[in-house]
Amino acid sequence: MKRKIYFAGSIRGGREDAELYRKMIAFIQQTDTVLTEHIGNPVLHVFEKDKSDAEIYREDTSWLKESDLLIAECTTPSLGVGYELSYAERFNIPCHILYNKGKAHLSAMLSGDNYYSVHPYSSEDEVFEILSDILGRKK
Ligand code: 6K6
Repeated sequence: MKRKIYFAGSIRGGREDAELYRKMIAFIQQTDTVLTEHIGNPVLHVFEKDKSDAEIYREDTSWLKESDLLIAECTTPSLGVGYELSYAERFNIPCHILYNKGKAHLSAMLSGDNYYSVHPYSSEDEVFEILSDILGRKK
């Protein structure tokens, strides 16, 4: 059976890395189900109007609770992603954090919490190698 992956990435924190999110989601979808495919949508702002913040919160926390794994791309800092990581820890959902070490300095509240598996990377190619390892794919 396919695993349910909650992919977390910045929305209101800034969409600079949206194209990378899209590629990561497509890569994960080769073998697993991504509950949050919209994170990689380049025109997300078009849909933003359709749901209230309370609906978004209810839907996302319910997906998070049913997920097998959380994968967060944290190069662009996002309050929502930080919240989701803490929420996932509360429900014992395994969490992997990726960030570009040349562009970002990860918050000590994440790098200092050994609950999280943290994966700094320096090139886009590395991102997909890290994802392969996380997902246990053969190389
Ligand atoms: C509807 C359809 C597409 O987008 C929307 C509206 N916005 C959101 N929809 C779903 N999840 C959201 C939305 N805004 C934030 N989130 C959740 O918080 C996502 O799961 C992201 O991982 C995280 C981003 O938080 P911010 O603080 O950067 O917005």
